[in-house]
Amino acid sequence: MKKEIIIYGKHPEVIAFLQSFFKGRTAYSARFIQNKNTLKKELAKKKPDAFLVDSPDGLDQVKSLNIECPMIALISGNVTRGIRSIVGSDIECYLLSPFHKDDLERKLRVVVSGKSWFENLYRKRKDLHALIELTHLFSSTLNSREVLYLVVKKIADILKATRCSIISINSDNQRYANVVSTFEDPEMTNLKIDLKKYPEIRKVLSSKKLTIIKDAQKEPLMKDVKDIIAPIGIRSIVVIPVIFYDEVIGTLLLRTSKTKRAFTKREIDLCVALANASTNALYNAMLYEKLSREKTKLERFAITDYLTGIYNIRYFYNRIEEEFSRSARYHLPLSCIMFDIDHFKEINDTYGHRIGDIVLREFARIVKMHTRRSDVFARYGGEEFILLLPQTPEQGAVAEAERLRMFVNEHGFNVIKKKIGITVSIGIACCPYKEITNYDDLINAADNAMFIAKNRGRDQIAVNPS
Ligand code: GH3
Ligand code: MG
Ligand code: MG
Repeated sequence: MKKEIIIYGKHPEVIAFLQSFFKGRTAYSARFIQNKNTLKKELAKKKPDAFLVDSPDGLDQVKSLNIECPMIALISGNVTRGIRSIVGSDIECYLLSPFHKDDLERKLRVVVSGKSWFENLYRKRKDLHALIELTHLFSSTLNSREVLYLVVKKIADILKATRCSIISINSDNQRYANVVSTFEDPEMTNLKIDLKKYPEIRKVLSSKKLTIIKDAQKEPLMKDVKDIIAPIGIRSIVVIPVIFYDEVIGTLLLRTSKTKRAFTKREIDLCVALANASTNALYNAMLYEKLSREKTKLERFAITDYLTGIYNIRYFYNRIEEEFSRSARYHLPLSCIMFDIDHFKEINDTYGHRIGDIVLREFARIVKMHTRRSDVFARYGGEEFILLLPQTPEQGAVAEAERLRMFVNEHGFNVIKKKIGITVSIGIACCPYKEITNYDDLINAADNAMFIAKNRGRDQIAVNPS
């Protein structure tokens, strides 16, 4: 096979010498290039066996390019500048004018035979760069999700892996895991996966060691899921454990498609290094996730009534304060409905407190089910409930209250076997109204209306002022 040589430069002495050198030498195929863009395109297509360049002019122009193949510089013209240019670009092999063909012949032989060694070195340098770049990122950003995405992106980029994901393992539940970051979809976070379908991950969890599968279709470990992964075209799989204090907290899952080759040792070594470097980021991301879940739970607890699951009075006060000032500022109607279950004491006395609790829960569920999302329904205390209807005038509130009263009336409360019908007395107050100047006035007015309904015989609605 002919050795491919690219020559870049315009210096007449260098070009003339090289043209004469390569003439009739069948072992080489030489291409002369004078345009930098053409050179870039050629180098992107294929790395030559050697790259010859004139110095200082040609070499100065290509310094910014990543040539990644053995280079020989030919110095002609301004020798001092030519040497300085070589020193600045780390080229070890060069010829000084006047040139000698046997000198070039020998140097070419040396660099071409060392090409694979060169390539290896360049690859190692590239890997090192990736590691340094990521380590730098780990220390410069606090956003663990961002870091993890950069890891999968970098790996997929270097390895040309079709699929690359970081999976977090839940120590309490090893049946499911979460994909925290995936190269295929930057937006995706925390996709739950069933580990039944991932025997390769299960193996890594139990062995705490790296698992390499050269051909998923032939691998006995994969026999149960062979048919699931066949249509996706997965061929080679590498699973690397991410270990934190002797515990597998996650895995790096790399997969290539059928058409691609299997992963090489160098690629796997690099990924192991990257997985190790990502440990802290993954741990932090998992911690963050856990804390946000706890926070959401706590926030929900803080505004929820423990018995009925609807809003508690604290939340109601916050909302009525907001809605009242909005209503006052924009002259929007606002209605408040107070509910009190009739003769609830009898239910407790007849069936016991526990059944009484179930009735309260059921009552809250029915009313909640029939209210709008924008309404605020809360437990006011004991067997009293309160509903706030933003942007609703008296007429609408009365219709709504009547509907709700009927739903309660018609509902068969199973626990009390319909021996006693459950009814509710309802009081309504609305603003704007001249005597209601703050939200406390609005609540009190609704409460007074509810007492009027009680006094009129219960199971009915009263409006304040009537
Ligand atoms: P009225 O028609 O006049 O409203 O009669 P009532 O029996 O509903 O009213 P009263 O205020 O006399 O009794 C309210 C009862 O509600 C007394 C109390 O024990 C009961 N209660 C309050 N909170 C709870 C609770 O959380 N669970 C249960 N099971 N009962 C409760
Ligand atoms: Mg009461
Ligand atoms: Mg009552």
